[in-house]
Amino acid sequence: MRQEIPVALTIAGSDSSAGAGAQADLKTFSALGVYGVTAITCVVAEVPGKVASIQPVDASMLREQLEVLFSAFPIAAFKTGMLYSRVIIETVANVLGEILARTERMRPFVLDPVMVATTGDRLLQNDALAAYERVLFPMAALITPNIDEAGVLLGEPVRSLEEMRTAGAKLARKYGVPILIKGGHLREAAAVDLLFADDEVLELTARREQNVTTHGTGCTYSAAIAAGLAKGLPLRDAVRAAKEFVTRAIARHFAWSSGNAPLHALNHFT
Ligand code: PXL
Repeated sequence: MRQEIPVALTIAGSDSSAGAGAQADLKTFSALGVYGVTAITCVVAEVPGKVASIQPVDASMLREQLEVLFSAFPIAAFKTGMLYSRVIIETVANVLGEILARTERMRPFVLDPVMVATTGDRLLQNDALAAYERVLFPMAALITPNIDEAGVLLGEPVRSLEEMRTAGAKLARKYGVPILIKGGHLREAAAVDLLFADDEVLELTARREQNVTTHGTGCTYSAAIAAGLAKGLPLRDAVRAAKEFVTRAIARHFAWSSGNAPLHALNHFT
């Protein structure tokens, strides 16, 4: 039997523990009925709670992955995750610019501005931020900062739902791109996110799950949005469905007893 399903691409790092990065993205795409393909930007040796080392791939290898994928697959939407360096960001922007200029198709792009892992390890080099803003942000259909990333982008801290409202509006104006600002890092009873798009604000609320050590929620969320867009959903519907997906993945998390610390992972099975 011949089957065609939408194709989505993630341009992201490889997380050896498969909780975040390209592995989380692929699991999310599969769960949501989208065929996922990957362009790997870095290999990260890590497990939840510990990033042991990061090795970026060569710019030429990254370019090759993007070129072969776009030449063979009808990529309907794509996302970026951990890009790590200025060279990687510029390579992604250059190659996407060339590819999108040669093709007519609309391909929504969800940009997750990954800066720091849940462990606190830096996943973006200091000199890379300016390149992000200059060459990649203008190409995005949606940028999805958490409150810490929003604080870095704005140059002022974001510490409450009220500050999220101001920050989101400022970021949407500053970049001219829809912004999903994610409040999961506020330690409130509810996990509230705000979508700023077309001069409107959509508030998305979920109950906060207690006692889960999460890893890869941002990756999963942005991948789920990209999956929705690949299926043809409008932005607001894609974000709503993605919020439900990531909330369920956290609530139904897996847990193993391993040493003295609990080992948790998001559940991407729906
Ligand atoms: O959650 C951010 C993230 C993104 N991408 C990769 C990661 C991580 C966190 O550890 O490893 C590859």
